[in-house]
Amino acid sequence: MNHTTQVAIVGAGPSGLLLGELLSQAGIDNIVVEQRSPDYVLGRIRAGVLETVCVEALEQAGCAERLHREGLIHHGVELAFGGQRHRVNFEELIGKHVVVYGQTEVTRDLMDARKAAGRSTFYEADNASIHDIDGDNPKVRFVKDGETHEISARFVAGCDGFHGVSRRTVAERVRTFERVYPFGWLGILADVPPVTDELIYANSERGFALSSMRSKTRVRCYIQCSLDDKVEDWSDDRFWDEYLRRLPEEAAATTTTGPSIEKSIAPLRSFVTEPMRFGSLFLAGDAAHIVPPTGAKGLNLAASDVLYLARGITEFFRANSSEGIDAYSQRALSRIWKAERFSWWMTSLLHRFPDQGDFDRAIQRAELDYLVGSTAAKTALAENYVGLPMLA
Ligand code: FAS
Ligand code: PHB
Repeated sequence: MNHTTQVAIVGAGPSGLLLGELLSQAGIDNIVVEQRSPDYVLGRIRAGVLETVCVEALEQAGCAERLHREGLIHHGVELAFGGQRHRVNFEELIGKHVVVYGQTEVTRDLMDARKAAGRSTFYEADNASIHDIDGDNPKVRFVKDGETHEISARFVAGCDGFHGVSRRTVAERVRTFERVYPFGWLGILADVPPVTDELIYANSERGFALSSMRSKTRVRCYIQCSLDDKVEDWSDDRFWDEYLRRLPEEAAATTTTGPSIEKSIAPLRSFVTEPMRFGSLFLAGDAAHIVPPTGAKGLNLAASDVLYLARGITEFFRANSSEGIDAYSQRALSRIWKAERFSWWMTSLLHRFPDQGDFDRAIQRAELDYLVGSTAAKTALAENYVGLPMLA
């Protein structure tokens, strides 16, 4: 079966769905192709902290109503080390905040909006492939229920994540930059109240821990774990025992534990693809870059990529200008690299590295002591954590 549209979007995660809504708001027709089912996509538990840029993108997409109703505004975060807790007050330092609202809910809101508008989305689409990207009429082919489909479009947006087909399509034409970290994050979701109103990032002798949340009744907690660990190695009791040993004493003593409703291990890596445009194919989100989650940037970078891309494609169709799409890669990468730096810095600052010697640990502690004692250093952390401004 053949289809024609203006933009074919591969991937129905936050990048693909947000792009679809922004383009539709601009009157630009698009079709989304997703290899998994909606429930599978919603079942992946990932990010939890939204920058202002991400919130504004969802507002522009007309999908921020529940976010504003249910999202938690956070005016700062806590850093814990040496048994002490130190608050970094974003509001006081830079007059900004972040919103805690799970990626699952962002994706659900985007899915619901797309479905309500009756926009064309193919879930459980197998073997997607991308063709003719160096011309003005690229194609996306896939198989659905045994039938082969072909989408003919003016542009293709590769929003299919780190393991998707779009970056593989241009594997010979990309330059990649990568750092793989010697540990992962073991995360659980549990329906118990958070120990504090804000997040606690803890650097303990035993390793990193993060106390986060999804609401006032649901927590998202992480501990740094070995790359050899398997989820089945970690009972709930073993997780909570280790997690509490990494928090400062009074936080541990007042933490409510409970059964996990989700448990998973995520590897940590820094990864960037350059460029992000190949003729009529554009990469966005995790298809182009990955950050260690320590800086809470992954989902937020996907949002800024998509804002740049949607603006460029809209200018192309509505103002007959290719300035935006020609500048997309350079603009997106400028913000991506700054977020990569921040995410690498937060990861280096807060984790125990297997090859760390006494000197390395002393330097890490000195950096933490300097950070919490310097308004300038805390301001720099705050600026990056709440999200740097987008280029005009
Ligand atoms: P996604 O990977 O979310 O979505 C890509 C979509 O494309 C998927 O639905 C996939 O099924 C589909 N797809 C793939 N190949 C395809 C093909 N060939 N054909 C059709 N469809 C295809 N970020 C944070 O900020 N904080 C966190 O704590 C955090 N934790 C994470 C944990 C894990 C395990 C992972 C993998 C990522 C985590 N991230 C976190 C980052 C994450 O939130 C991403 O930044 C975010 O999902 C990016 O969204 P997308 O670019 O849409 O990619
Ligand atoms: C989360 O709530 O999942 C979360 C929050 C902050 C991070 C990473 C993950 O840095």
